[in-house]
Parts: sequence; C-alpha cells; structure tokens
Amino acid sequence: MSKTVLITGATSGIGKATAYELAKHGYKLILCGRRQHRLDSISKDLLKLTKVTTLNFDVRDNDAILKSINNLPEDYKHIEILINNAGNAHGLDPVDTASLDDWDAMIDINVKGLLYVSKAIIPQMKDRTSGHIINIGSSAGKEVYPKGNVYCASKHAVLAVTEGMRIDLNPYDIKVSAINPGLVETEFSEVRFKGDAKADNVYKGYKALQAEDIAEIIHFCISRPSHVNMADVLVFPQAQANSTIVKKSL
Ligand code: NDP
Ligand code: 8X3
Repeated sequence: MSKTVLITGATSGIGKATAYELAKHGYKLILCGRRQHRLDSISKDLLKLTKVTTLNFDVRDNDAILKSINNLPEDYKHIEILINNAGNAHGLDPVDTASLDDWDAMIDINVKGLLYVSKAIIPQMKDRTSGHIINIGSSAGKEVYPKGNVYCASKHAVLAVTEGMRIDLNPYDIKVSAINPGLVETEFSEVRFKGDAKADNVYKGYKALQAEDIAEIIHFCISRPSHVNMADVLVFPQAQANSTIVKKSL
C-alpha cells in the first residue's frame, strides 16, 4: 500500500516539485497551500499518476490547520510522512531598518507554522509508533549572512526544533530529518524582494539548485530502509561555497 504524505507549501518551488516527484513513485498526496487555483491545477495533473487531495490553510492559523486535518477524507487520515516545507524569506534588510511585519511573517510562518502543523499530526504518528517528519531548513539555519538576521534566525530555529523533535519522538520510532538547501531557483526571491527586479539577479551567473534537485533528495530520504534516518542534509549548488561565497561568471 502506498504511503500518505502531507506536503505544506505545495503550490510552488520545492513543495510543488516534491509533489511531482512523489507522485511518480506512487505516494498518496495531501497538498497544502493558500493558493487554491494552483492546488487545483497541480492535483488535476497528478491525479493521472496517484491519489491526491488538497487542503487550503495558512500555516499561521492553527484552528484552520486542525479543522482541515480533522476533516480529511477517511482514506487520507493516516499521514505517514509530513514534509514541513511552507516558508519564505520576507525582506533582506539590516536589523535596524527591517520591517516588523517581515519579522512577524518569518517567525509566524517558518517557525510557528511548522510547529502548528507538526503538532496536529504527531499524535497519530505516536499512536502508530511510526512516521517521518521532514523539515525544510536552509543553509541559513547553519550560517548567518549580512541582512539575513531574522530569516537566518527562523531557520536556525527550524534546526533546533528538528533536533528537539528527534529527541522527544525517539521513543515512538518517528524519524525526524532536516534538509537544508543553499540557493534554489524558485519563487523564493520574488517573495523576499516583494516582486522587485533585484530578485532576477539572485540566480544569474551560475547554475543554482533547482526545486527538482531537492525533491529527489526528499524522496531519497523518505525511501531509506526503516533503520536509516538522514538526520541533517546540507545541499549547495556546486558554485556555492557558503552563504556568502558564490562563484559567478558575470
Ligand atoms: P516558494 O516561494 O517557491 O514556495 C513557498 C511555498 O510556501 C509556497 O507553496 C507557498 O504557498 C507556501 N507558503 C508561504 N507562506 C505560507 C503560509 N503563510 N501558509 C501556507 N503556505 C505558505 O519558495 P521555495 O520553494 O524556495 O521555499 C520552500 C521552503 O524552502 C521554504 O521553507 C524556504 O525557506 C526553504 N528554502 C528555500 C531556499 C531557496 O533558495 N529557494 C533555500 C533553502 C531553503 P502559498 O503562497 O500558496 O500559500
Ligand atoms: C534560502 C537560501 O541563502 O537565501 O534559504 O538564505 S538563502
């Protein structure tokens, strides 16, 4: 029987590519996001390959998360794998001039949202003494870079939460993994720069990671034998040495 996977942030970038990758391998999918028209067109496409349902919630809204998950159709209720991917950077500004709204968004979505979704699903994994939670962190969770302040803090928090979950859920045979990409060419920079043309330059002059590269790694992690947990994976494009050094041919 195919495993059921819930993916947050499945309307774009890494989450969307993961949906396509896992559909190819026959996983049953619960795709989440706020943009329903995108969820509809992705699920229409993937229904040719596997079973798919969609949930529309903002990860900041704990009541909406609980309602959506409790109202899942019967054959989607057993969630074996949770991919906590929803998140973004909002702004790239020094700490003294950055906007409070941007800080609230990053802490509320990247950290609290990940916790809310996890808390809604962990009890059933615990009851079954099995499950796998994949948290999408970032190289920004391992290294702070100029003007990255609160985004980096949010991803450092994702790593700490991942380690905490791994400890607390160890008695229940639940695997917890962090996958930490460097630069991936998605809508991430459009969101970070709020549609400003600066976003166009982020992936120029080198070959950035593609969302599909991360999707393949996620599939690799969730398809290991039961005794193997890829606990913490750091992935860079070849041109990237760390958060600030990227070899560009501009
Ligand atoms: P995208 O902007 O392409 O995708 C972000 C996804 O998150 C969308 O599906 C969006 O869906 C969802 N999302 C954002 N805010 C919310 C919210 N409040 N509630 C529910 N869903 C939300 O970016 P990426 O694919 O690049 O980002 C995915 C993850 O990967 C993020 O956690 C990001 O921090 C991380 N990451 C990205 C890297 C990169 O360079 N691109 C590198 C390292 C990590 P919708 O708007 O429909 O709700
Ligand atoms: C996304 C990669 O370098 O923009 O987490 O922080 S970076």
